[in-house]
Amino acid sequence: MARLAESTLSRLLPVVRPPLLPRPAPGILHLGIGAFHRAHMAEYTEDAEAIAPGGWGIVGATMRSAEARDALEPQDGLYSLLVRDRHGEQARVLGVLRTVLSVPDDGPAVLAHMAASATRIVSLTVTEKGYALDPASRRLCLDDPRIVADLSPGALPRTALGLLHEAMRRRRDAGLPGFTVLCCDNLPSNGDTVRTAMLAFAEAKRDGLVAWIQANVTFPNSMVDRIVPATTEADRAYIARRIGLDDAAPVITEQFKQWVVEDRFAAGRPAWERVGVEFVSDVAPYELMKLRLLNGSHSAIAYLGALAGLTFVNEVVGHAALRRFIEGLMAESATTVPLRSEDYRAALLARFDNPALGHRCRQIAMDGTQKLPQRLVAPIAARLAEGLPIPHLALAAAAWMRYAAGETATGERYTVDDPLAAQLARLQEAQSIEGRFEALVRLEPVFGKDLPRNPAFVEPVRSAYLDLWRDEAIAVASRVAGR
Ligand code: CS2
Repeated sequence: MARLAESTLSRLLPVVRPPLLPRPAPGILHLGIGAFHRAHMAEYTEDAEAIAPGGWGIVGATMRSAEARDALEPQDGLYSLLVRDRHGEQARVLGVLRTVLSVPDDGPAVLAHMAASATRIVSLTVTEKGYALDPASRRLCLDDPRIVADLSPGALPRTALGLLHEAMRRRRDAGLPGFTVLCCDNLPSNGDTVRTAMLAFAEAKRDGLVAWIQANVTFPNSMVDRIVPATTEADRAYIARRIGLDDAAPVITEQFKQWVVEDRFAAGRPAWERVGVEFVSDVAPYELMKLRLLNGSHSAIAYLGALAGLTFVNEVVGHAALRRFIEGLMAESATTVPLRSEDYRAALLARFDNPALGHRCRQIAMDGTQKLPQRLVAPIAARLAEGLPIPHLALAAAAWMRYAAGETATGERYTVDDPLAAQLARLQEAQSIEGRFEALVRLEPVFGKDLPRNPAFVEPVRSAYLDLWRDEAIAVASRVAGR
């Protein structure tokens, strides 16, 4: 079968919606060109360009492995997007992604694009850990080896902050205008958080860029949402048959997508408001609702599901007792969210129930230390501040702790994929289960300084954690969920 590329587009099967032609010239540079970006911002941008062309094609860069570049470059950046649920599926090919580079291999070219006058937005999906922040306080870790390396004089930067800094320095020196830094990662106040980290980096770099950034660069906050499982070999084989061409980088996703953004763009933006993007003056309420209800229950599903030996998210919410537990968890977190969420919560359960996605618990389980603070720890702190109990949230946090043991009840070992994996493994060396708990609950990057001293937090989490060592995860969750 021929490979998807500009030269083979005419062979796409007629049921597949073709890309926008002519393809837009680049105006956006995206760091972290993974499946999520390709199913979310890229699709919104392609659709906006079709209505109001503005030269907003995308140059993508991979941050670590060159896999996405090697898959997409031979395809001229073209890839297919398959939207799927229990009722059916639709396939299209997107053309908005013009070039894909890899930061480790093509660093100078990435920087050249970032510093080019045509680039007006630098967007990011580098994951929570990609910013080198302390997860609980969200302060930049100036002693993170990746940051130390990028701060050293004359270094070719490898981190998102290092690349942004060097690109902005070049723009300033060339007398070019600033750009918008658009963070699309699941961090609270993501734009403000990245701005604060960026300014701390620039301060440490000591080359006088702080004031220029403050005057020329904006960092709008945004809430991003679309469930995008990692693509598998079997998916690739299926999609080739579906579209009539081989595609090494297809993406499978759900129908639902949402993007709420603050309209603070330093140098223009695509006409995203024409294609369903919501522009608001303050993203905070939407973001709290999404991080605590969607992502918080996702993490709980991931850890409880993995402990229960279940593979996919829909299997977890398809289990009556676990579903009741997740409903209870959402109800608990909902009291800490400043919007009414009954319909939102019902819609989330329906989205999690999608049998056509194959979303793996283990994919969501990764990087727990980076995810827990905003998803589970923040609503815990908010409820305790109101004097409210936290039975479901405590079990969800304890499920992460139990999962971090890297070992099932029957002694089967698995990899805990986390930037703090080595530290988590050391904590498991404690003699007793009690001892492990004491070490885990004092993990400051996850739980901060105050909660570990608060018995209203420590005691329910302790008892849930001990229960998870004594009993099946499903039985423990059923007891908390009641009935
Ligand atoms: C998930 C998210 O893997 C995870 O941590 O919770 O990727 C989630 O699917 C997206 O945020 C949905 O918008």
